[in-house]
Amino acid sequence: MRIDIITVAPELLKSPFEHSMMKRAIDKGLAEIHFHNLREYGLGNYRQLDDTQFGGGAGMVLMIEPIDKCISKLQSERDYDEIIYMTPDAKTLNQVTANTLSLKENIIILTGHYKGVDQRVRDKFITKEISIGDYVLTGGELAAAILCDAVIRLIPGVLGDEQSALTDSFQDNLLSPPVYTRPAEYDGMKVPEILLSGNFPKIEEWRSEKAIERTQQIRPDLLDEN
Ligand code: 6GU
Repeated sequence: MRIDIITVAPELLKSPFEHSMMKRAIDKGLAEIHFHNLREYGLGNYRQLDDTQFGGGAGMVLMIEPIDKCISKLQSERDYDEIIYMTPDAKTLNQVTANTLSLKENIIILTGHYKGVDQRVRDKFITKEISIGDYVLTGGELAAAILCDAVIRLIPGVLGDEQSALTDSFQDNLLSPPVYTRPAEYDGMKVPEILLSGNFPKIEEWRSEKAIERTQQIRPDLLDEN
């Protein structure tokens, strides 16, 4: 999978890709990440990227022309399956979206800044808009890193233990059950007996009960989504 990230702050985004699972995916050749500094497509001597809003109002808006130049250059080199815009005024990211995106060949991620981008960028180029939650970040860079992490770990071959992505929280719209490791008793707190029993069908039943219980308590909204 190839991901092209268009940003005004590439430095803010690079380090998550140099560690852990994302580094492993890149080293294995399963993911390829390319950063594009929007500034290089800016207008005039000052490489201008943004301007004030028509109609008035606080905050600068990213102009269409630099973004058009950058996206058009990429599109002249290869076909893209999705052109994603990271913005708080969009549907929130969930596991279904991450699963779907992990099967794509080439995607572009455009990260917003300031007051966002000229609406005509969204109308002309963007095929999918994603928010990572109901709060506002300074820019879309950290959100893009989070999206990439959620997607890249699902690319077949990235996770060592192929099972583990399937038992993640949210994979079946449920939170994960509690987990324990040694010691079996700590400061009077005991690990639930069932987990020490070796009775694996019973253990699975217990885990599934606990997953439902935890979901009912903490995220009952997830149960309504089925
Ligand atoms: Cl994708 N961008 C920004 N700037 N803020 C956010 C977000 C994205 N998702 C949640 N808040």
